[in-house]
Amino acid sequence: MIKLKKFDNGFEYLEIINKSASAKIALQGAHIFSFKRDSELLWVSEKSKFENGTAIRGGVPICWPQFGLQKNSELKQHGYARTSLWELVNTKEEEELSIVTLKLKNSKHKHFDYESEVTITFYIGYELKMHLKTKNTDDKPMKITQALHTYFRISNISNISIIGLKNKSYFDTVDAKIKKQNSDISISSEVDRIYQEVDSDIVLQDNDKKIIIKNTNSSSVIVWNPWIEKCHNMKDVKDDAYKNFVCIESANASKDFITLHKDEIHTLITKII
Ligand code: TA6
Repeated sequence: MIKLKKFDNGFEYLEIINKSASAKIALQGAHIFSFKRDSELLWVSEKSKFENGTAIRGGVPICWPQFGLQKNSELKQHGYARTSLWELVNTKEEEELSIVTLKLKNSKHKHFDYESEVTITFYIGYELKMHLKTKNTDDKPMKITQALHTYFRISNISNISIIGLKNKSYFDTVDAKIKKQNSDISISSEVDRIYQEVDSDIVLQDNDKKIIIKNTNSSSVIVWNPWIEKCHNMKDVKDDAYKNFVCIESANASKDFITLHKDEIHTLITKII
């Protein structure tokens, strides 16, 4: 079943239910903010506003056509796709799998003057798969960075370990230094890192629960947890929110940027198992 629903303020989302899982996807941002199989996989802040013009804090924000902030770009942090309206263009339903495609309504922007077609297809089954596809339909070459900025719900930040990034080098956004990851990751302070040249699956181990993240057409992964002080400074999260989520983001960021010439297509794929 796929139904269009609304919050009291008119904010629209799709509710998807099948035999394997259920999901909720806002039309603003094509932003999935719930994915439940045995239990909920995504974290959303209790203080998040579901209103036009503000990105939902949690779920999977789509950062496009820019991840983070970039020199010589007037685009806001993480671009504008997450606060823009998308439209439903295709659905397919089977007993255990629902496929939903949304298209960004206006991909052209005053600070990103390119004609393009941007779609995301969600495969809602026991696994959650997302295909973020960009086609450059402009005459000039187009450069993008992007991320599927997934907020994973966790039992407690002290219980998790992130496996698969050992020996990778990363840009540490906290002190702006390039470093090397010497072990699996556990988190006990602010973490904001862009890992490069990642070619293996990532495993999020949370006590005895295991989530596997498989990325295709992407070699950069961001790991983020704001920890105590940053949480205090964020208006849309509770002070202790840092305990309940970790972001592991499937990206084309930093050196892993994408250049598309006319009619070229790039599809960033992430599969969460
Ligand atoms: O992906 C990590 C990051 O870029 C952090 O630096 C942090 O700011 C986070 O994303 C959230 O960004 P937002 O713009 O959603 O507040």
